[in-house]
Amino acid sequence: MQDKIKNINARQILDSRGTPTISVEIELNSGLISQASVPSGASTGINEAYELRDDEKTVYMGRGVLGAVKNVKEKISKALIGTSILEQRKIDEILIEQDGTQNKKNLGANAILGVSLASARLASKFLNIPLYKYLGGINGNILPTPMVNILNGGVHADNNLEFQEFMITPTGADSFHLGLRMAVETFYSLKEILKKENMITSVGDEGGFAPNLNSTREALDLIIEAINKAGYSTEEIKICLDVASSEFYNDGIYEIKSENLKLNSMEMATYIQHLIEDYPIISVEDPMAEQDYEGWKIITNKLAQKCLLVGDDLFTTNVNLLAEGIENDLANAILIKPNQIGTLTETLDCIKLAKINGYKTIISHRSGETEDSFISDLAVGVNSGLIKTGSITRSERNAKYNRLLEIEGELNKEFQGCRGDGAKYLGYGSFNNKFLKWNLCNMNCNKRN
Ligand code: 2PG
Ligand code: MG
Repeated sequence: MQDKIKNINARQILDSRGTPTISVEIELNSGLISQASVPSGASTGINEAYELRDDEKTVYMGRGVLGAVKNVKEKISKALIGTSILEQRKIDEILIEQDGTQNKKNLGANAILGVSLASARLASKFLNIPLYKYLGGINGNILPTPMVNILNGGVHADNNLEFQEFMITPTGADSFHLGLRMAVETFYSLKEILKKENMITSVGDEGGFAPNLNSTREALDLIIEAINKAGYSTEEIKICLDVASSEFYNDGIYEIKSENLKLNSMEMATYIQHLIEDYPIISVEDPMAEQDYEGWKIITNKLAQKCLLVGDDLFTTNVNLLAEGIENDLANAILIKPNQIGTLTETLDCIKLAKINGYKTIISHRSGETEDSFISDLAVGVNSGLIKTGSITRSERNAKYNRLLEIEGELNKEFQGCRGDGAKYLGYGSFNNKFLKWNLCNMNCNKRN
């Protein structure tokens, strides 16, 4: 009886861009309460679940979510009151059924996800265990290697870079906290370099710098300079990219304006290939547009054994799209964003399918975030090994990093007096998958501690 849902409430709050989003609160008969809030993307994939907005132009530029809030308070709460909080799959199934559409257009994926995530958090509270343990049981003990945003472009910044995210990843650390420190030190050495060059040090939506640069290569050169200036080598810190190429793909052509380039799919794949050959790039997200299946085939053929090729817009955390991609040999990794699909169990199913098929999973934030750190617990619970959650100078991003530090501490504390650490950190090993094993095993694996 104590585990049954008594009440569900919701309110409109603001995300990190000042855009309304939804926060959901669930109460049990026992009086326990938990809450979750929902992020929002800017470079959204066409197949993402539907984010319900009010469309009242004079209110929050049409971006209000009072309709979604109402759906939670009225329809969803009626359907779920009395259900056990320990039955997450059933809760999500009820939500999906009640919505009744393919893309959750009826109730809104934002309304549904808020309830789904708050349920899991409340269940962990009810059982008196941390959320990552509720999600992963005794199995979840891998702290993710972070992909830390350092330079922003694309729709996340007002500069002229087409590529959306330039990230660094501390593959040569032997713990999460050291990896984070390496990333922070590199971030600040980049700031010094930018200042010295009289470039702007203001930041984009995810907290990475957003200077005007002439080319992708100029950005990459600056990052390498920053890694070295911080006292690290490119054996210890690698680079990850989110090209987000759907944003500059039109009629079969990728237009990289800053470099005066108009590339077809084959040329775009070659462009990426040259970058990978010339720089310590270990992962490339959305190098091809979501609708350019042929391009994805070409690049997977060319590069799947050289680096992670991550499908974000391509898969939108959708188990059916991922299955299709696996069938057709597209990509070798998937970005996991719970709000792209709308429920926790569908997210977990997608992660499971990816893992069974040797695809790497990267748990990810959205460019519009809140202080909710659910994805940190998710990353550890499912042993994803990788997380992408922005830069280290915005609190909505640091909420995730700080939660990971907390989890690391907890896992290590449990292990006190035993040999080794409770929290595992794989570094390079996190990038291993069935495609890359051979390649990465041959990398120089000096680990810092
Ligand atoms: C991405 C994300 C997160 P957005 O493209 O991977 O970095 O951006 O949330 O704007 O889709
Ligand atoms: Mg992306």
